Amino acid sequence: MQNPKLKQYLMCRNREGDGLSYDLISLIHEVSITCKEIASTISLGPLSGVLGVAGSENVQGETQKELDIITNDMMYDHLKFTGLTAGMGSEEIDDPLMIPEGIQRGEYLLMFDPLDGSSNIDVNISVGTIFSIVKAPKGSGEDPSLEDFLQKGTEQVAAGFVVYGPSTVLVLTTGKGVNTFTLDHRIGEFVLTEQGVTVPEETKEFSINLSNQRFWEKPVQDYIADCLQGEEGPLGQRYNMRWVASMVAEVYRILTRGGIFMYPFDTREPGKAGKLRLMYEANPMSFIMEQAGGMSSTGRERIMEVDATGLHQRVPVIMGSKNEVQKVVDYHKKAEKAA
Ligand code: AHM
Ligand code: MG
Repeated sequence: MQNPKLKQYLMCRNREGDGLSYDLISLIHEVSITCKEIASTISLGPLSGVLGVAGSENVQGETQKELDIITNDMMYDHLKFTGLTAGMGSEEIDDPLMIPEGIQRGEYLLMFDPLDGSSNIDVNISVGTIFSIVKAPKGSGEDPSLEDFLQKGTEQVAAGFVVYGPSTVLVLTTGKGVNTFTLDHRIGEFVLTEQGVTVPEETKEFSINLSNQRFWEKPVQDYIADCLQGEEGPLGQRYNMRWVASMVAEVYRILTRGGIFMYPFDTREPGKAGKLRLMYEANPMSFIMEQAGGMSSTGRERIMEVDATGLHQRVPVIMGSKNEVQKVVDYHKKAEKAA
């Protein structure tokens, strides 16, 4: 039998008892349609005429790329007319996005980073879209408040990301394992290519932006110093290092062959808890990582249990192969004990 297409697969799984609502399946499908639109625009590269910076900053003070804004608008403009979400939250927009007057408010809240790793877009390296779906506490029919979005990661009903790389892949969890779908450009559909993705428990590969080393906290300093000592150090093995500067690409690699990804707290901007954002980056990636048998932590607590206090809240991220993440957590425990 041919590999099933995304919506077909979710509907089949539902008939077998997955318990997803038809609206949730439709919402995931509609998000995937926007991702196809994004994939198509990105694949044009300079021919699209929209590479480069937009000359504006987002709420986090980051320079926005033209494509950050275009992909944000693609997502919002498509989803706002589906009647499936009560509201949305985007990395690129300060406040929650409301559904226009006269359009049905759906049962779900959608949070997304429309173009993760966008600093890579001009140099033709993989970028992606990340999304997280939670239930709207007030149910359908009503506009949500900001507080309605601020749910812990454990409340997510679905999470996914798309990597726009040599092939376009969508990685999805609805809380029953992780599946990968590859965009078949010949038929314009995401098609199931891997079911039950699992992250190897052990790894010898780490990912961190080493240029920030002097700003890290002691446990991360110590762990990386020990990794760099290889088989002669206390970790007793030789490590390899990768840094793409696109979280979507790093997480996809880890789902494929194991590894540990870290964007820890650093003192460059002491008022900020890290670089990555909890609601639309760390939480959805953690949900996927845990569903694939990996682990995800701030170093001190499970990311999916971090209290949500803001739509653009930041958090330290350490995720990947279970045993390696546990080692970093143990470095944090050791440092705390010593203190
Ligand atoms: P973005 O959402 O603005 O693209 O920022 C998030 C990205 C991650 O994909 C990646 O892990 C990190 O920023 C790279 O940061 P750095 O430029 O410090 O290497
Ligand atoms: Mg991002």
